Amino acid sequence: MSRFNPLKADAQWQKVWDERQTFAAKDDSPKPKSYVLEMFPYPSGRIHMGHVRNYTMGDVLARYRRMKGMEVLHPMGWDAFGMPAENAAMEKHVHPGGWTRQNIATMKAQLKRLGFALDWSRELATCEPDYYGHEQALFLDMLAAGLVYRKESSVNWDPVDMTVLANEQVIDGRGWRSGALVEKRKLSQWFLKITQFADELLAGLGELKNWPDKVRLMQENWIGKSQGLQFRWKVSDGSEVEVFTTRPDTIFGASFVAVAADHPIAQSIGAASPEAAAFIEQCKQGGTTAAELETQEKLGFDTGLTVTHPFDPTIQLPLYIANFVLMDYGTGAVFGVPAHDQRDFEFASKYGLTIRRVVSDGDKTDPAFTEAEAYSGPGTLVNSHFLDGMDVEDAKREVITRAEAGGWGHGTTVFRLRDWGVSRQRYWGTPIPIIHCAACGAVPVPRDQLPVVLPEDVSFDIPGNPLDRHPTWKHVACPSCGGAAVRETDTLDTFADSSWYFIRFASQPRDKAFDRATAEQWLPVGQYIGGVEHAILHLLYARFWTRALKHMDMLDIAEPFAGLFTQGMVTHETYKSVEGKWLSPDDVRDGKEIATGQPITVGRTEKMSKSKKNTIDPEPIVDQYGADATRWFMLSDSPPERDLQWSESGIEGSWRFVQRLWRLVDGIADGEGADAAIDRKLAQTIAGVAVDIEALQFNKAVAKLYELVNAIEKAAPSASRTAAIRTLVRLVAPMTPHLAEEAWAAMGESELVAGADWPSYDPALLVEDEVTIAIQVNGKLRDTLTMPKGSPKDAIEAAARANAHVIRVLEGKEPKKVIVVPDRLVNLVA
Ligand code: ANZ
Ligand code: ZN
Repeated sequence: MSRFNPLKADAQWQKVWDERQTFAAKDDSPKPKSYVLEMFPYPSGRIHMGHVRNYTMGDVLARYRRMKGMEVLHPMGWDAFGMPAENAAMEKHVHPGGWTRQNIATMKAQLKRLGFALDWSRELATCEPDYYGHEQALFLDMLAAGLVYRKESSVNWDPVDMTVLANEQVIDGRGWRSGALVEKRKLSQWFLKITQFADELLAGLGELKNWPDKVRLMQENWIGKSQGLQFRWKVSDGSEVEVFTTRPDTIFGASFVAVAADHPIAQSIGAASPEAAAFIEQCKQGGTTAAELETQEKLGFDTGLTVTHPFDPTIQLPLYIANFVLMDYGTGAVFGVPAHDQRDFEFASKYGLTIRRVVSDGDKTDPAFTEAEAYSGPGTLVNSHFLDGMDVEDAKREVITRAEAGGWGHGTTVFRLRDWGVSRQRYWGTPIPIIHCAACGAVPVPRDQLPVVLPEDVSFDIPGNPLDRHPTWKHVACPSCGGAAVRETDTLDTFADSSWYFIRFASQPRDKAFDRATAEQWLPVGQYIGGVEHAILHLLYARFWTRALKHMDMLDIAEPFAGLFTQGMVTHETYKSVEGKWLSPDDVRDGKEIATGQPITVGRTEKMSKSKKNTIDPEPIVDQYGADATRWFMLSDSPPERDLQWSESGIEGSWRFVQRLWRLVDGIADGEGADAAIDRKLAQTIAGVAVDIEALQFNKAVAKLYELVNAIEKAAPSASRTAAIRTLVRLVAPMTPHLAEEAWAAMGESELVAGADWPSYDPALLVEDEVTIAIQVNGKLRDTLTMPKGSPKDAIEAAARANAHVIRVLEGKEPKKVIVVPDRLVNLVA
């Protein structure tokens, strides 16, 4: 009996698939189309276990759908621009392009060794001009359609490194490399008008039934639609201040109005008052994210001005500048209701402002509010004149109606979503195809001059953007007037690259971004699989980009990803040495550090990460166990949405299973006669595995295949058993494709199993039609009945009473009680 030798089989079948272009997707195929996509990797260096798990899942689905007769598009490429390449350039003095392309070569070879059914003919890398040149054209299309604009916006500026920092490079207010205090600087930057589609992007979520609820909710919160009232307060200096509120019902509970530090009112007061200016300066120090504003101490500056209540001119309220009001939300100004808003509550407590109850939950109607925190729930209006007695929702409507009738306000909708700032002061990205001319302004690069290619000869030895200080690259003639002009030296956010790569996979002509008809044949992506860390930005930007193309009448697809699945992580135990240093699993054996012989401590099981050294490199695993065992383990142990704990015993179990499969095939003999139990088990497995794969419940499919293998191993030789082994090979083909090809060929098939049909079965075999029922008299077993499954209780009782043993034991007496447990037993108590 031979062993399955993955070292030989893996390479052999991978070569065959490559040579025959087995997985090349045909645009013009008459078969139904299926687009299976996993989020493309960033070429960081080497494939990690997270990649292996992600791509194995997609691969099983893609291979299964091929066997079901579909034309499957399952492509792969590289999200190849980004900061790590520039960091490598700075640290290792290599070129970002060389570093990236080397990593791609390494990782591609690694992916190939796992035998993924990928259409490599469509491979793309976003860092190549034949990709980003088309992105530049799309940027200009959006510019022409009014979906791109330029505006001043602040960036994080590192004064020592003299460079703009991404938010994640600012750690506790300091530059990650220099450690210098980061400053805010205003720069003119490009924005994509995602807010124009806010409503559509929100409404579209409702149709994405095959997305996880949690992802839809995250997107919904990010878009953040709020309905309310926008209205003006008269200020004592004769001006007006406009506020936005979602709680117009609480208007009689207002005890102050506050504007943001960078609100024009604050700015003009700051110009006249040094104290105000100092306060405004102080506000700029703190963070600006919503989360930071939520937690930091609420501070205000009393301007000395007052505002007049719109419903009661006798009420005058103080006007503050406050650090918790954001300039870029609503109108940048609020009215504060301390009894019913927690921020306002904290603010009022600090500055001794009135806290007045206007919404009652229950019978609390006293205007004095003495609770420990604000009440923001539902209730009935109190202390509010004409609103008294209304519920919150009615009161909101009433105030909006009166504001609109009085001409001092209007109902409105506000979104938390901001336009997408795409300018990055970086080298390793898509150059923004714009030329700045002193006379003509920002001029688009003419189409026939695309792509604007990154210069290769750049250095990273001094800080700053290499494009900006390149001696020649940016100096060009203005396309409009011919005068001296300079290129835009900012590049696009790399999220732009990943916002349309799935379209380019579907269609990649040379002369344009995609061919509409071809792309529409494949899109939307039927099943998208990736990490939940992309649940917000990547998915939102890709959805926006797709909507923008539809808006420009370039592609008639509303939602890019019909199905989404977010897989769990691959985890491993963590280890520490006696000195408290992290140890890699390779440094540890039998609870000891190999190098020192000292005992180690086993820490928590966590996501594999370089910092905790608890990673397992897939390559040696594939060397040792082969691709199929590695794939099988990735699928077997946990539900795919949960974390998978890597273990030595797990991969060894998978290896043994692969060998068991092989032994069945190897020992296949022409048996004779039928075996009804095997026939039934096989039919159930074919049906069940299909359902599980469609539902991406790979671990369940694996469990069913284990059961089938157990049953076949136990069964005596028969024609049924032989047929079951042949069918088993097709059933495991999506998971263990190398073994399946090897077995298929060994069984005399001349075509590839990758192209074989998914097995069919007789649905009649799925019904377990007969059951054995125990007959007891006074709890003692007397005989059994064989009856149709699900027989009614009275039929079971009647059959039991008619049983010869029962008649004899009862001796003509009527039983006192008859207990029937359907499909299980009947007990006659005499
Ligand atoms: C009065 C009020 C009373 C409010 C009350 C809330 C509770 P969402 O739901 O997130 O849209 N607000 C408005 N603009 C703001 C800004 N630029 N910076 C900080 N806060 C701002 O929140 C809307 C509420 O947040 C608005 O309703 C406003 O406070 C505040 F019992 O107005 B409210
Ligand atoms: Zn010009």
